[in-house]
Amino acid sequence: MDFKKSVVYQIYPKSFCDSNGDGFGDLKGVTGKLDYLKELGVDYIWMTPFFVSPQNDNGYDVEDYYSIDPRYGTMEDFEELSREAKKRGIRLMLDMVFNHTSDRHEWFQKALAGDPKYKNFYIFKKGKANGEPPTNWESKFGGNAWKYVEKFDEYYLHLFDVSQPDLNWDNPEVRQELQKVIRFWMGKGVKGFRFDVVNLISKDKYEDDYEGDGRRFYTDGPRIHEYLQELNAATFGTDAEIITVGEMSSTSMENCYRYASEDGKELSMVFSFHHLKVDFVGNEKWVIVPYDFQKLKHILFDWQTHMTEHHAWNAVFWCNHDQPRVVSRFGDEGRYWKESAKMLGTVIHCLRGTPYIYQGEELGMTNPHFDQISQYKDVESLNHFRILQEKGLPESAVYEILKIHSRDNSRTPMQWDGGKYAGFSDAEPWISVNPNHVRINAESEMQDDDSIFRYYQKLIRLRKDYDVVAYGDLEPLDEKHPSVMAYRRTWKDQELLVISNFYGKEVTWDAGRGLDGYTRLLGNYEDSRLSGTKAELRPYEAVVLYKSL
Ligand code: TEU
Repeated sequence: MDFKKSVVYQIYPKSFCDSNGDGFGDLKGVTGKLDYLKELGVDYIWMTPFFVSPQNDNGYDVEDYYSIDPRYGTMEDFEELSREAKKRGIRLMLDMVFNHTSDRHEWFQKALAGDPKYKNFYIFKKGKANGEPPTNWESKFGGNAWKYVEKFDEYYLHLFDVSQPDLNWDNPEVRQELQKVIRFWMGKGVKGFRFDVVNLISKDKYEDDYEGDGRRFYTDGPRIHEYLQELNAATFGTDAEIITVGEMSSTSMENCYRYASEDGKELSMVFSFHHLKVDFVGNEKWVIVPYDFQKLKHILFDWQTHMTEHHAWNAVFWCNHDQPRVVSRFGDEGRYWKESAKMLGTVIHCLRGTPYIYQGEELGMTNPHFDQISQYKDVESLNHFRILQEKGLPESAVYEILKIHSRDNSRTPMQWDGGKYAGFSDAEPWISVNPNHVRINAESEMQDDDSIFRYYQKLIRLRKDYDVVAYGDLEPLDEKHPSVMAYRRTWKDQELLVISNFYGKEVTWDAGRGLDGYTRLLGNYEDSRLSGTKAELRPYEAVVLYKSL
């Protein structure tokens, strides 16, 4: 399957569908919803980790890469899911968390028991003479990134939670063990892999960072390309049908040219996150600032044009299980909920790159606005609830920040119907259902021709029907316009214009070219108001125009 013509749907199994009434989503739940995904029209499903795990970070803390966590089901359930998906022309993409394991992983347990072979699977270092940890690096989830182990009088590195020790990729035995994991899942017919924070695996120097939180010493590190090429050659590179995506934390574009080069030596594509920091202050996300629209456009366009020039491929997306809901973030979840959700979908799906849809995005699911700490489950949110108060913020201000930035915003149960638990489960879910499921749910949207769901179907279809959507080059139009994002795509004799109003105010936009010769392929209003070179755009209006040259 050509990944440039494909669309990937991300499933967070814990929150997707619960088949056995324990309040916790599972693999059988996913199998039961394959017809829904087939109807939507997606080609791949990426599932976040369902391997055996203590679930401190919802499965990103893997205890055993070869077994399914009983909470999610059994290997038979996985095989059934894989067979049923295949019947529907849907392929599975698994999530490989290789930067770290759980501290409950057998390797780490042996390391802690003092076995030197396994100690060398992780990164243990002596502290400073003054009793401080080896470096001042910060964990991504808050606090210092080193944990003291008294028995050895040494610290181990954990860039994420203390229960997620980083693996030592400089040890060839570690790399070989991880290759085995990929080969095992390839043997099960898996045709896609997502690699979690994979650009952090090659650590550079272990030094204090006086300019930042330490990331410059391990991001896109010195041996990263070598390690990816080795993994590729030893595993998935032998099967041309397999597609891969690397999650690249704080990466640079120059490195992404190589990670996602079309020569296929490393990965098929990359997730980069710069466009999702436009409502941060620098790298600081625990703040409330309006998002910077100019910056958003600039970053997206920059990646689009430069990755094309360097023959590299993007994954394009707004949402995942770590990000707040996009309609709440860059749209208007109130008055223009439907218009803005469709507009944001249009922008992503008409870009050059493989689009990813995160479960519920196709319904326009919103942030839940939790205002009780008991409603928050994510380790990062719980840590920052404490850290921000220690820094002096009143509790009420901390809630306002969590309502905007918590990763739990995207983790509430999938809204299947208007019933008690949104059709997700018969029992009380592990995390609260968003009360707006009575209005926003799959059942009602599937009965409505004008719904966000029906619109996403059309967006997916566009990529299949028009080569220009999949392969075309991109040229930004009127880049500095204060409220419109517009671009032109061209491929052979096909041309596409994509025009979107990001605000709730009407605006007249001048395309600088006659719009008469174009056919309207799609829009989020019943018609489009075009005359001469001008497009009159209503609140959050998006329109896709096409011309065959
Ligand atoms: O996330 C990597 C990551 O760095 C972030 O997106 C993270 O959520 C953010 O820095 C917090 O502000 C990946 C996974 O997607 C995430 O769910 C895991 O928690 C993390 O790696 C560790 O495995």
